[in-house]
Amino acid sequence: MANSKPTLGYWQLRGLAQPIRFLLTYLGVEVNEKRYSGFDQWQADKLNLGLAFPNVPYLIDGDLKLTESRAILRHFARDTAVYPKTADAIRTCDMLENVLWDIWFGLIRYCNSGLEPLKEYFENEIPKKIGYLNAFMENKKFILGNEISYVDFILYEILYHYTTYKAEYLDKYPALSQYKKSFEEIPAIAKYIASDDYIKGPCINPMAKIPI
Ligand SMILES: N[C@@H](CCC(=O)N[C@@H](CS)C(=O)NCC(=O)O)C(=O)O
Repeated sequence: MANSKPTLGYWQLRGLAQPIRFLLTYLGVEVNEKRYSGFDQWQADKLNLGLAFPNVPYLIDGDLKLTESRAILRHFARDTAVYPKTADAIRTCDMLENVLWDIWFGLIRYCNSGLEPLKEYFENEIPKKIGYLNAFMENKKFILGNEISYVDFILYEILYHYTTYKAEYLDKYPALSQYKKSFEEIPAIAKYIASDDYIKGPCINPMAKIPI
C-alpha cells in the first residue's frame, strides 16, 4: 500500500516550518518531512510538484497541495483543540498572528540583509512591539489565557529565534521568558526537543549576513 502520510517540504533548518513541526508533534500527527539541504535540490522539485504557488514550506496530502506556512499551520489546527472556538478567541488569534509576523520578520529581514533601514527598524521599533507583547502575555499561560492555540506555536518559535540572535534578548521581558520556558516543558514538546528528529538550528538561511 502506498505511504499515506502527508509530506511536509522545507529546508533542513527551523524557519517558517518550525511552528508547523511543533504543532504536528503536539497533535500527534505524523508526516514525512522532505528537508532540502541545497538550492539545486529544491529547484529540481519546485515546478514539478503541482503547487499553484511553488514555495517552501509545502504540504502534499493526496490531492491536497498547499503552500504558505500559516495556511498549512491553520490546516492542521482546524477541527482540533488548538483552533479557537469563539468569535472573541478567533479575533485575538488573528490579531496576535499578525503582530507576531511583524516581530518575527523584523528580525529575519535584518539578519538576512544586515542593512541599515532594517537595522534601524529592528533596533527602534521592534523593542516597542515586544514590550506590548510582553505586557499582553503577563499573567497568561498561553495567548488565549489557559488554553493553547495554534498561534502559540508561532510565538514560541519567534522567542527561540530571538534568543538565538542574543541569548539574553528576553531578559527584559519576564512574561515572555517565562512563556518560553513553560512551552518547552509541555510533555509532547519536551519529548520532541530531546529527539533526534528535532532541529536545533540554524533558524534561518545559513548564508544570512547575520546567521542565527
Ligand atoms: N509567505 C511564504 C514565504 C515562504 C518563503 O519565503 N520561503 C523561503 C524560505 S523561508 C524559501 O526559501 N522559498 C523558496 C522559494 O522561494 O523558491 C510562507 O509564509 O510560507
